[in-house]
Amino acid sequence: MSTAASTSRHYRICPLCEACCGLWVDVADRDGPTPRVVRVRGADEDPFSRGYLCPKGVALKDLHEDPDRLRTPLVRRDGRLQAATWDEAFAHIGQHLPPLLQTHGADALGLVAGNPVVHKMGLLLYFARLARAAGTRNIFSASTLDQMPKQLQSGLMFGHGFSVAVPDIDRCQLLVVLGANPAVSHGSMWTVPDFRQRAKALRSRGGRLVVIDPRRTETAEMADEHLSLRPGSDVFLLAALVRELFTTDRVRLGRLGPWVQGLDAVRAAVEPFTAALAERHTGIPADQVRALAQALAQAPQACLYGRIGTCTQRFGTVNSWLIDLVNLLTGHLDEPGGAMFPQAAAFAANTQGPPGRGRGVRTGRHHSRVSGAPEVLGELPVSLLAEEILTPGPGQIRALISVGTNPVLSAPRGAQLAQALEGLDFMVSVDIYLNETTRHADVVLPGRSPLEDGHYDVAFGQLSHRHHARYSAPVLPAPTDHPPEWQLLLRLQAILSGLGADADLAALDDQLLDKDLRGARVADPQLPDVAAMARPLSTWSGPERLVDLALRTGPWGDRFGQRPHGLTLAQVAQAPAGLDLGPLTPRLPALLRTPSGAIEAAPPSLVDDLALALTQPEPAADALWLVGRREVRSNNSWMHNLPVLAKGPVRCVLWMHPQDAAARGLQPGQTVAIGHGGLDEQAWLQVPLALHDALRPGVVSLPHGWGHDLPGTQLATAARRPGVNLNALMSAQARDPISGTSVLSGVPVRVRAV
Ligand SMILES: Nc1nc2c(c(=O)[nH]1)N[C@H]1C(S)=C(S)[C@@H](COP(=O)(O)OP(=O)(O)OC[C@H]3O[C@@H](n4cnc5c(=O)[nH]c(N)nc54)[C@H](O)[C@@H]3O)O[C@H]1N2
Ligand SMILES: Nc1nc2c(c(=O)[nH]1)N[C@H]1C(S)=C(S)[C@@H](COP(=O)(O)OP(=O)(O)OC[C@H]3O[C@@H](n4cnc5c(=O)[nH]c(N)nc54)[C@H](O)[C@@H]3O)O[C@H]1N2
Ligand code: SF4
Ligand SMILES: [Mo]
Repeated sequence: MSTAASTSRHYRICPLCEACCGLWVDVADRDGPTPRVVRVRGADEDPFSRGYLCPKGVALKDLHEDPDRLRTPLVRRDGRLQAATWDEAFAHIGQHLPPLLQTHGADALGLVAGNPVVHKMGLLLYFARLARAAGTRNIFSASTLDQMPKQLQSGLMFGHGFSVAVPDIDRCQLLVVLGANPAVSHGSMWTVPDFRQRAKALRSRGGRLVVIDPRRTETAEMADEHLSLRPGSDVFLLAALVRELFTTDRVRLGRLGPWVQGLDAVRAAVEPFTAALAERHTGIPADQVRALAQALAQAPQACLYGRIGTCTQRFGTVNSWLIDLVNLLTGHLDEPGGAMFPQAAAFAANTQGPPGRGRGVRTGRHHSRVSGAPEVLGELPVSLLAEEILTPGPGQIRALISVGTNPVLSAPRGAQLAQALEGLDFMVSVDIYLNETTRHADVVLPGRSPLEDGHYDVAFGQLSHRHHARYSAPVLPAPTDHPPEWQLLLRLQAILSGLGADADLAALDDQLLDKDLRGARVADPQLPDVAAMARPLSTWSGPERLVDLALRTGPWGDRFGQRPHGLTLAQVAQAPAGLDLGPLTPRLPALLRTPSGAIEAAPPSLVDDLALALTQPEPAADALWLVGRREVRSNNSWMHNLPVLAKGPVRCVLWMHPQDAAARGLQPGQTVAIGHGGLDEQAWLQVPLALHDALRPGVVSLPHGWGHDLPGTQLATAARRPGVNLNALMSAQARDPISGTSVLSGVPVRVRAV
């Protein structure tokens, strides 16, 4: 679309966080020799994000232009990573990787995927293919630093790991936010662009926003009420809420009654969790706990939403379960204005197969070799990656493929992981930077700039507060010799499958599609035959072709002509800024995929684990508890190299309550050491101190993703203000045993002057 003589405007779905805002990217001289991004702004025409954007969206320009962003492959020669051609890079992989796996077996390969993989359709769709073809049990991702508890609990209760209930914020009257800060994070496991505006609208129609968090966060500042709790104690609060609902006879299952199984077991399990016990653990007065239960039960439309603060804890999965139980027992699950299940237009895994019953979710189909952690949704805990590499014996990981992840900073005990990566026989990284993790690779395969690829939100349609279908075409042409990331992954797959480094990718992609089409037809025998489906799909290739298939066979799809006005990718792509498909609608019981066909209110593993909370010691009065912190101009570990975000005050600062500082004789601005008894003196972190009375006394806060002072990286801007790595203080073994998710919050620490 032309806005000025040489400037054109292009739609792009922002790939930088889960809000998935639609943006306009203005480009000068797009088809000339030197196209240039002029500016980025929110797309008012986008029916889903309605013009919202944040500073990170603006930084897409910086990301595109960043001179440190890799544009050519790197291959390690004579101990040094050096620029190479694509052919050289893949030939090198083809030479080294297959022999290793032939000698040591498929499990000798580890695969690890990170957060950006979910934000690029080519990576997400083709990583899944790669993982299947690799045949290794050693699959890891950032999920076990994040949302695995939520997905597992949803799987156990409703039968699918993507049947996640999200707040229907636009119709809600009481929204309780626990362990999340959507005013800054822009929402997670809940795709809700412009949370602030929607929260304001909720309040101005007479609704209430309540935030429960150890810090009076930016979200809490907007709220009607903030309850401060001790980190790690949520299980006591949540179990007490459920108990209150029973003891005050407020359980209302409504329409869902006939489908709920296990209510008596729930009642028995929460019996010991009184409001008084919750008060002792959380610090929230018992009468406020009771009042909250009552408010949730009485509000006509209400939702309790919990996120990463509730997941990265010892009782993460139990917390996530109790949250959905509160919504279920108060009659707010699957009801407008409550916690509802999105139905994605494409890739809605939970719409496949016969409605109302399914295979459900099982865990522990295999276990990690060293610590014996169970597999969960196909993955092992990423915190255990280092020991799987370092511990000799059959099944040891000797080669690794990392895709869009920086676990040296984002996972516990990065120093140990760095040492492990250094000892690998072979490592490949698909990434856009030479950073703390990829510096250990033998081959780095750079992804393209997001502006050079098309995009459809494969995962986030399943988590959106409203239904939509949006596609963004490539904003800028990619350099002709730079393959898209799906082809990088597909070529790795070809190498692992014995087809060699110069396999015919188009043929392989056709073969894989053919398999998908056959699978689609088995799941849904009414679909046209495979050839009749393949023909119209052939206008697209790669991930776009898979999106077209998913849209056509999805709940709004044209079913290849069987439903004449149904969706196709061409139709979605024609809309200037995507299509609105309306508000969320009730989906139970058809959504259920549990073997029983019921909502499993009391999954046995969770009931058993809840009982263990009773063995937790009550908190010591003088302890300091460390929590994390997200800031608008930062994103996990990888956006610290972008000038527009890096400017301004130093962000990697330890926050402490003034009272705690006074008790230790500490002054704001001074450098302090933070650590704990489990760490050598040298491993304590040194970091500047700031005082904030928004924190609960006894709680200190430090953001994660910093520590850019390691040698061998190419991150000039980030290295100027490196910060320290919070995850050096975390334990590789502290995890929620049910989901394998690391404990990253509520860790006891000590702080002293240096
Ligand atoms: N203590 C503590 N630790 C945490 C958290 C916390 O709250 N506290 N949060 C956790 C959470 S929620 C998450 S999701 C994880 C995130 O941890 P990771 O998944 O490791 O993600 P990042 O640290 O963001 O690193 C992203 C990597 O992807 C690369 N990358 C960026 N864009 C692209 C691209 O387009 N293509 C490719 N191929 N690569 C790209 C970057 O260069 C970087 O190497 O961190 C976790 N770690
Ligand atoms: N600007 C920015 N946005 C981001 C990211 C980023 O790094 N920067 N990361 C993205 C990613 S990968 C994710 S997963 C999402 C996460 O999105 P959110 O889940 O909203 O994450 P946070 O902002 O870390 O909010 C977690 C809150 O939990 C609180 N908390 C800590 N411990 C506890 C506890 O024990 N109990 C309770 N109840 N609360 C606790 C913290 O004080 C914090 O306010 O954000 C995404 N968006
Ligand atoms: S909130 Fe910011 S980073 Fe997130 S999608 Fe929107 S513009 Fe991108
Ligand atoms: Mo995350």
